[in-house]
Amino acid sequence: TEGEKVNTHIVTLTRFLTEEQVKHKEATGDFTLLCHALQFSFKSIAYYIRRATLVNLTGLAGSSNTTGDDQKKLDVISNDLFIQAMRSSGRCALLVSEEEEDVIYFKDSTSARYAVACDPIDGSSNLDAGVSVGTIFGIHKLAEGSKGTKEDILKPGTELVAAGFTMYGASAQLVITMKGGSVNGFTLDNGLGEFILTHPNMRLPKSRAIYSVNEGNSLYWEDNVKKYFNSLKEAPDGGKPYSARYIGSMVADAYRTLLYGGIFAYPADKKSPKGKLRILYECAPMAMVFENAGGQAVNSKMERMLEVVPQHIHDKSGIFMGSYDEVEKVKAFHKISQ
Ligand code: AHM
Ligand code: MG
Repeated sequence: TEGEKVNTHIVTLTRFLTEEQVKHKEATGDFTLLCHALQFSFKSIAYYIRRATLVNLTGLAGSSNTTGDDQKKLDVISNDLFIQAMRSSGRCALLVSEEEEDVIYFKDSTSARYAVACDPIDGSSNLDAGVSVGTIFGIHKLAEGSKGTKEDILKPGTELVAAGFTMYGASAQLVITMKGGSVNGFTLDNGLGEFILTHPNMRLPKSRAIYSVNEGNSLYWEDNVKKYFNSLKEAPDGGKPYSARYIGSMVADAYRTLLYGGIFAYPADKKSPKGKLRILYECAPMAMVFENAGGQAVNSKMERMLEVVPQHIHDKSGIFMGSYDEVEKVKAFHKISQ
């Protein structure tokens, strides 16, 4: 019968979070509530992105963000949605957003014990073309007794309690991981308005011949970076060279790499000696996801990305992340030429 074809054994993100909470006897429910607020902001951003062309939300908003980039209307909307969701959760003491120069403190949330870093729309240069973009987030816990200060967020990724991202593509895909846990992927069912667990316990393939980097920057690359990427294009012993795949949205390139394997990189170079991507809300959350899925992430000095401590909230870093063996290759090239 028709009924037999319908999968009734559905794990929603809401159910998943409740079950996670039950597993932790000491849990107060605060983290779960914070995640519900995150979930709501992802759903809203997904909704507005889908409607963007119809309701004239594409194009520039006429203001600039801290880094001088032109802000898109959707950047502004998504940032506001995210801030309001965090504020109204009552569980977030402070927020760092790519779109805000300073830390936002939610003074009314007096019992809040979490600090959140986010990039509300990452890859926004792709927005108007309808190419996938995403939201990246990292969650830290306040130090014992702290009411919420900058120090509560200027911490290495090893201290993150949870991190992940949502990609707004053909469907919205949410990937989340908790400290010491596995990586789980959810797909937004627009009809139900729920994120459904579709990719439990995601594991990166150990290796894969795909590289993802903006090769237009190769003029500025350090020699070892050049040699490494050139080596991927050689085909020793009659083998095949690597395939190139670069979307230009970190979330989309990372999601593909998570599923198919390979390497994603945005190296520091002579033009941008500190790299382009931001530690708090781009590099560290992604590094946590990749490590918990069996991959690796390192900076341009080949240090473990999760151990990098930012000095300022918008600090940048070079990054190489991907399949375990692919990152091992990057490291080997850096050893050879040192
Ligand atoms: P954004 O936060 O301003 O969108 O910039 C971050 C994006 C990443 O999503 C992507 O990996 C990278 O910038 C692409 O940069 P480029 O256009 O230099 O290749
Ligand atoms: Mg970004």
